[in-house]
Amino acid sequence: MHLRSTDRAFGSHRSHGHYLAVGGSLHRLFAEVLGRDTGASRGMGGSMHLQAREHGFVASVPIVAATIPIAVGAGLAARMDGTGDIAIAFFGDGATEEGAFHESMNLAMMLRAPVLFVCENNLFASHLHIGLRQPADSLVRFAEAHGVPSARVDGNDIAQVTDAVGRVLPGMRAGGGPFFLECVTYRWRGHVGHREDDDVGVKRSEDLGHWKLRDPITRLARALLAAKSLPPGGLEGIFAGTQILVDEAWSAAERDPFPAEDRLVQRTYAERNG
Ligand SMILES: Cc1ncc(C[n+]2csc(CCOP(=O)(O)OP(=O)(O)O)c2C)c(N)n1
Repeated sequence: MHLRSTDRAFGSHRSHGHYLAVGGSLHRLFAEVLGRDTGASRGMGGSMHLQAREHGFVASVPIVAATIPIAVGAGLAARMDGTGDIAIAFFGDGATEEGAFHESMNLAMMLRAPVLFVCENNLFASHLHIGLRQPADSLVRFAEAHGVPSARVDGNDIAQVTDAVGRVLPGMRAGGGPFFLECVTYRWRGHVGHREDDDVGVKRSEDLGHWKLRDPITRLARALLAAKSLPPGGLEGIFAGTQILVDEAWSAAERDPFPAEDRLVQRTYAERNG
């Protein structure tokens, strides 16, 4: 809602949602996951290397914290361009344990680069709970240490997240520096795959049950119902329409061709000009 296509957004290994949220094509996402020539990265990147430059989604990269410093460079470039664009880095709580995160926060603050650092604190990094990795579970303390203004919101409340971003972006676009937004949430599924990860040594069935009651989609649906602001067709219409979009995009991606073999070299190396 608050980003524009000339902003520069960066993601991580878990960025399907970010890519779609800024307007990336569902068909191209599925095609990328299936390795097809029509994919977001032409079938050469897979699930964790997405891009939609036309929508301001520059890149997602699965090396934890890798895109955070790049976002600082992009933020600095945006400021030098003087267009009011910003950079945005999406990452998890595990990324705050990488040195690159701290170097980036420091540099962004010193350079007053307009970078929105969005930390999705889902309390887990792979199979370790944050309580086993850090002495406190609130990550805004890192922003305070680096002098970066910050806020901590309920990441499962779409309105809270949207409002927080809507409040800080105008100032950032008008020459302000970085901002750190911690969105507290929970990872329902396994670190990888569709299972709930109760079978890999993590004890979280009780927590998971509690967090499922705070499902952001259900909460948004309830809020829309209460506000009587649903389109004709209501919630069922939205869910059915979405299912059709998903089914059609998946079927189309499955019909698409794999990249031709010579594309491997063409797309890996740049052409030498002159
Ligand atoms: C530099 C680096 N170290 C380790 C890994 C392996 N790895 C992939 S995801 C992940 C956990 C990241 O946790 P977090 O940043 O909290 O994101 P989440 O998976 O919870 O969304 C790890 C350790 C990696 N990809 N890159």
